[in-house]
Amino acid sequence: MDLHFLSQKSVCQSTIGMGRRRVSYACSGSTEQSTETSVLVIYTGGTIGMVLHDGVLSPEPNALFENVRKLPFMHDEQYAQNTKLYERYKPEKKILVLPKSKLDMRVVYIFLEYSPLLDSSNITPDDWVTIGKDIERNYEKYDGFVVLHGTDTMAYTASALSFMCENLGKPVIVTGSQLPIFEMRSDGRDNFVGALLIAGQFHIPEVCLYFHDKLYRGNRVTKVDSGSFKAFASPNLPPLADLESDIKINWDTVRPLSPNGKFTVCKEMNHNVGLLRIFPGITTDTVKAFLKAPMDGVILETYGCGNAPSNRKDLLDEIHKATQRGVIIVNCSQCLRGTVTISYATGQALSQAGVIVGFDMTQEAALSKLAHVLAKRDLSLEEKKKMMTKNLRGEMTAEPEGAKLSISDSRFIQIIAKTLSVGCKEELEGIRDALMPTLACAAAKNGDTEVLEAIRNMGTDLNKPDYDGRTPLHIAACQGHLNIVDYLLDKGASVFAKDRFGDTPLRNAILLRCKDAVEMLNKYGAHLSRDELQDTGTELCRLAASGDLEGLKIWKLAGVDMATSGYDGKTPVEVARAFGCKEVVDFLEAA
Ligand code: ASN
Repeated sequence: MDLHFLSQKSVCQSTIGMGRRRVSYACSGSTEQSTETSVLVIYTGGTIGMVLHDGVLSPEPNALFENVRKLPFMHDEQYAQNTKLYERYKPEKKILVLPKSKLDMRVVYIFLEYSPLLDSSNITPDDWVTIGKDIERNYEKYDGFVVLHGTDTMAYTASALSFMCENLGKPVIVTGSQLPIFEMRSDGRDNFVGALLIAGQFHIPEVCLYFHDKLYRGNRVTKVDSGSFKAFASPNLPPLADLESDIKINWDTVRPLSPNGKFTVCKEMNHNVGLLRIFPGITTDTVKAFLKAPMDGVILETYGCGNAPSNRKDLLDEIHKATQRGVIIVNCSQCLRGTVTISYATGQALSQAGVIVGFDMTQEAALSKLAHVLAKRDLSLEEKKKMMTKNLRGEMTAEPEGAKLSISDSRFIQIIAKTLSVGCKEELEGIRDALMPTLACAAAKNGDTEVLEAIRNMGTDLNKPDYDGRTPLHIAACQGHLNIVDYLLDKGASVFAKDRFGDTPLRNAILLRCKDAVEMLNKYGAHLSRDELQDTGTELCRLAASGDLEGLKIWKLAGVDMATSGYDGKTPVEVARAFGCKEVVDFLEAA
């Protein structure tokens, strides 16, 4: 544990639940407790931190941090002092902590400020890559990420990051504001605090955009208003969360983790892509000039549900020639809402010219997806085209989902409700929320997928912990019920959930030696948390001393460094040598 420096009199600590770390501290003569989580704030620029210089707004280095530090609702200096926060997070320099949230949590946030800070109109794909690299480099150290960004190209950056991040298991929340945070009336404070609360408190494994009390999927948004605080819209997907007096996450809309392994960031982008808007009377020369080499991919902004003039053979010929040369052209609508279908002859003409359908993607999502897909050197042209029509990160609407059972359809809940004489929706939901996490854990213990499925269909989030902070995934990982682990991961269970003791499902699977569960969790990008890794060296030395080769092997399988030293500075191999365990020495030397 990394809080051992805290004086026993004033502070003690243990770890807990989803909130990662329980900190106790002396406050007004009594002891209080909080759960800490950590968020990295990547500050790229934007109006949120701008200051007026000669009558125009431009970003001012360091000003945002200095301002936020003085706002009591954005930084609790007393808590920082009481819990020796700055010492704990050394060598980081710009550290702040939010006051205790309604969920009894403290979000500690660390500023990573870019230089120069940019107006987002100056952001390029190279900046997307820089942000991606910073997320990748810091991925294991933080529970979530906030990207502060200008609003003008925020939807492009959020879309691009969504495609660049492979196997993302933590929230990445992009936000900014319409007015500088220093002004008397500014949306910056609410947007920033909201983004921090989401990134620090919820397992939403997506790149999102948070603005004006709504959390959107990052690749579904577009800027629709240059002045209003309600600057963004997500025309084809409802918000992932509404932040009103309570934070309401719409878990049915949140995408589950994908089972493809460790988190990585794709850093290659093809720059030869563009947006071409069709308009009445567009000349062939314009189209021809736009489509000529080195152009590799174009989003064609068409009318209505994907239409372009079918009586313009000159124009269609140019488009056809380009697709024949291998330019990928994607049909996206100029309309905000709705999808591209081939229901008109005018749309069919484009298909015949080799244009592929972009369904209901925003132009921002389509363009950044194209830049991402076209950079994949190992794919053929056909494979790239196929990838463009595939739903990669929830950026387009797949087939309608099967009708879900609503809470009132559940006989089980209805019987309980009748017994307790309750009938209204809120009361039913209350019963469901109180009972279901425990029942889901019991189903996970019994290896019963059908019951889990029924519970999920009632609208229960399978990430909800029981009274001990344990989620169904913890239980299944301990039991070695691989089918349940697989089912839960497929349905979006978080590999980073922590129980009351601060343990993740991965640590449970290691300790109970469920090798297959460790492998499966690895596939979904699981890793031990900073706290869990603290005692690992000592545990490895203990196993080495007792000649427990199998035990050591499973830690190695989980990706733990076998050379991690124990509390006295000795490495496991030194301990094994001292105890004369040859087999273990051989294994550790080869590890
Ligand atoms: N021009 C600013 C930017 O995009 C607009 C804003 O952030 N509201 O950086």
